[in-house]
Amino acid sequence: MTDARRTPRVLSGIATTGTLHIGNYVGALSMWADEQDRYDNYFMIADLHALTIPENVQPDALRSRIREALALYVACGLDPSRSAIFRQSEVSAHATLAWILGCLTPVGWLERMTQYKSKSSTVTASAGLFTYPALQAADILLYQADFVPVGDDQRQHIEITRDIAQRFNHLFGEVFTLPESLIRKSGARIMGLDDPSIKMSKSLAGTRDGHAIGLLDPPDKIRRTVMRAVTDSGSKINPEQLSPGLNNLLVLFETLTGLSREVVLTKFAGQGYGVLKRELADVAIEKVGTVQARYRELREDDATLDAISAEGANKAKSVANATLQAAMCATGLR
Ligand code: AQP
Repeated sequence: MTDARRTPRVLSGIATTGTLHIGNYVGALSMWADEQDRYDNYFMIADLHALTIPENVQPDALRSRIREALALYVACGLDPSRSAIFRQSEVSAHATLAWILGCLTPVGWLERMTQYKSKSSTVTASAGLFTYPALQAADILLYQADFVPVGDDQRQHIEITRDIAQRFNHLFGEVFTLPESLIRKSGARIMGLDDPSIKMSKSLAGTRDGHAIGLLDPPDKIRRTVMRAVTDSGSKINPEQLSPGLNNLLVLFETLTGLSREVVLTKFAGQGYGVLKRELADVAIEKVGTVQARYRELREDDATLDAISAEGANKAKSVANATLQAAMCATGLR
């Protein structure tokens, strides 16, 4: 249970299902990095979650994506001295607690998950895809996280985590802290640049050119993607009438520069769409370029990456194993 005296704890992660994109950066990574001093931080590379659609798993690609994600976490500003950075699969308590929590999660709760509904309509659903909210609940509850900083698409997952925790606490006694989501006001749902009606996603970025700005994309690709971004049939920016595509570009500009909405709207009001796109491309290239410079250094230094991951896993294990023991004692397994 929460100890009122301790620094509030955060846990979050990103599934290694593809190369990270600017939506992951704005909605998750940048927020994690900016707030590190406020919290006791645990950030996992969610590699077990990458197995939920086995048709998409290529072992060599997965191995390399895990390393890529580790280096990108650090390159985006996570500081190993302030944050435990670790691979989910290295802490076996995640899988054990996921089983315990899965056993007390009603099937109806899982059937209501919108992510399951949308993904299972495109692939043959595995049991893992169906039960993965129990694994995500385990990820969060093992650390007694007070807050989970995520993008808007994860709201429902944090709610089911709270429901599962409450059900466990009710059945077996108070073991788990009920977490709350931390979702930024602007930028919590960056939309696809090729289709502003859908969320920018890793999986789509891998199959659709022009969908996302990848954190490892070269400058010319970033510029092409931004300049081709879908807007509407207008030509000049009218702050009173912003189409979803235009609004998405403004949100990206605002979050990447740190300027307020008001300032951004004043700056671009009456300007042609091309002006906004050119300036956004410049800003994105600069931001991503800084991340990539640090990323390249880290990828040449396997020893440092291994040390970061080992240290993070040790720290994570000590917290996770203590919570797992408490859950096992409460259920009678210990
Ligand atoms: N478009 C987005 N805007 C803001 N935040 C976002 N996040 C994801 N997309 C956006 C946040 O990033 C964290 C990791 O989410 P994820 O691993 O589910 O990544 P994804 O890009 O959402 O991946 P896919 O392809 O849609 O799904 P998978 O990987 O399951 O195939 C979260 O905090 C998320 O909110």
